[in-house]
Amino acid sequence: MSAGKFITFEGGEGAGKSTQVGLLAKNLSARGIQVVTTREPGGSPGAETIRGLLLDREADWDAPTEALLHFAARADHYTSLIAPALKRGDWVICDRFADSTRAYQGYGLGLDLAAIDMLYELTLGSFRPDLTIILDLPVGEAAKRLAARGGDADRYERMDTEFHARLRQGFLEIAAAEPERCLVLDAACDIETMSSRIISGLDSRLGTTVPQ
Ligand code: T5A
Repeated sequence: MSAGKFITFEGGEGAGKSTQVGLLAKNLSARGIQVVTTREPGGSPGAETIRGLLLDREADWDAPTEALLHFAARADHYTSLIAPALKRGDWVICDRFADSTRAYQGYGLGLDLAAIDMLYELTLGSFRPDLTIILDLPVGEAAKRLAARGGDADRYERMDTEFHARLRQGFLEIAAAEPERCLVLDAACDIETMSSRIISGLDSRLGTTVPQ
């Protein structure tokens, strides 16, 4: 149904997703492509309200409730922002999407993956990203980046090394199951190198080229 392209960035905490979403948007805009950048949880007014519930430092949701909240936010985000933008022919670049629920609530917190699949089917049906870029970073490296950034650690940033190792494994298994959709890139490099790798990976996967 979509005329535009839907590109998602995934990976663990501090892998550099937000940084690279901005750089890719700049690159595509310079090619004359209409780009919308967005994020999850959030991205639409209703979903941003739910983001506040999810990231509230006082909240202690169990895994099923978290998954339900993420998919409720995602359903609103999809209906009110993603689908209309794709219909207009825009390219939508999203900082995290449904693979994060599979990785965090599924692999990380142990929620049944079949239950997550059911929620996906209920809210998004057969809709899938055209390309998912997974930034893969060793757990220790991500922790160093977050420490250098400073600020208060959120709930998942405070989780133990085993949790982060399960997340990383989860993202790699998602990519192995859907290799046509997912592109795993080693994120242990500087910001500019990462950006060039993403752009050449995207061009080769989507058949786009940089105009001369
Ligand atoms: N969540 C989300 C779920 O549990 N289930 C779900 O379904 C969804 C959608 C969202 C939280 O919600 C969870 C996952 C998250 O815990 P958030 O604040 O949006 O919370 O968190 P993140 O998406 O993890 O965002 P972060 O900002 O923590 O990580 P990013 O976006 O990967 O990293 P970025 O770009 O902000 O960079 C982090 C730091 O590293 C530096 C940056 O300058 C920055 O200081 N950096 C680099 N340093 C060295 N080399 C590079 N190549 C670098 N790239 C960036």
